[in-house]
Amino acid sequence: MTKKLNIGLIGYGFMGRTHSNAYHKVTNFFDVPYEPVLQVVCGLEDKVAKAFAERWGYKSHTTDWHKVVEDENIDVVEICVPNNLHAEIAIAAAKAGKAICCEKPLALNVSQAEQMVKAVEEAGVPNLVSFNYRRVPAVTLAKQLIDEGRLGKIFHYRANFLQDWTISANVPQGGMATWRLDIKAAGSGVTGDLLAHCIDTAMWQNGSITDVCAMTETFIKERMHAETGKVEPVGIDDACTFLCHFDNGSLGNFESTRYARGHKALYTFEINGEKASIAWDLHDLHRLSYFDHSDESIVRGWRSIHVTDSDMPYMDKWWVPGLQIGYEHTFVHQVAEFLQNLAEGKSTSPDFREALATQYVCDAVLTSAKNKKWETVKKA
Ligand code: SOE
Repeated sequence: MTKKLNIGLIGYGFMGRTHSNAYHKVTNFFDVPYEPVLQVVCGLEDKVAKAFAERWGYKSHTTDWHKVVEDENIDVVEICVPNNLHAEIAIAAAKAGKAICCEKPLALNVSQAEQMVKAVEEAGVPNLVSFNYRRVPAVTLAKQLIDEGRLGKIFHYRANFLQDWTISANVPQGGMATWRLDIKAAGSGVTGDLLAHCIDTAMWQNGSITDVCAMTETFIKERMHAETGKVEPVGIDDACTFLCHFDNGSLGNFESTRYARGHKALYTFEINGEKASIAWDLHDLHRLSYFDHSDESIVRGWRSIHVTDSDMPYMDKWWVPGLQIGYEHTFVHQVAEFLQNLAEGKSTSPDFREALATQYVCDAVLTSAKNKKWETVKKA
């Protein structure tokens, strides 16, 4: 009999759904050492929490997150709430001895992130931060090709994360759907929300970032706040571009904006090495573009690898070669590894400390943009 593992979810928004869905699917596709039991979901409004519990199969619901964290029956706390609530919940959950899966970015700011790392490390509780794009099979394959040395020395790492959903001045800030535009809830704009994904993937594939030079812009200076109903100054960065050096000597070039008309979630990266290059695009996520300079010149060119064969990362767990998987599956992969590591009392990468390294880069980016100077990145 597989041991039962009781899950408490805090936050019933978009991320609450991705995590719940992953718990439902994981045992069907992966051999995991636990049977997850969706015990309780917590959210602001009782009616919504109840409906969420019914739809997703949670046994109960509550509007008080303390009840989830303090419940002796709960083994894992899933934190899927706005960034300003991560620290308080995670620190309490660590003290209560719970394993924790926290949505990205780790915290509102560096100081909270450092306290969270201290709390999980002192308590010795397994932890994970949900930077899900690492677990797109094509992205994992890119990491594998780099680790095998196929690119040789890396010269350039380029990444973009482009969206267009905040161009209208009528989009409010704050509240359930638009808290990402409220500096008090989000901590930053595209830097923490979107570039954090690119930075996490980049450092995983290409090593740490040493220093950055950034510019940010807030195109719409005032928006109505959904909670107060008043027009208030906008504190987040709408767009951010930065240059950086990696520890391995390569150069980085990152851009993110919510003002790229026509792009919904265009996360792309390209890595250029001495022997080969790799490119990937979230809108075509099951393909990896690969250029190998050692190919005979008359057939040399960019290949488009369809990452669906069973010898490719994660794909032996799904369908048959040629048939694709998508966004939701990255969370299933994440939870599968989280459960496998949990059985050995281990954290899953990226853990809180690795996510702190990403937070340090984000912090250096925002400081650089403010001071108009190169900024050294603190080491986690
Ligand atoms: C913002 O629109 C957002 O939902 C991010 O918060 C997610 O992390 C990203 O994966 C997609 O875009």
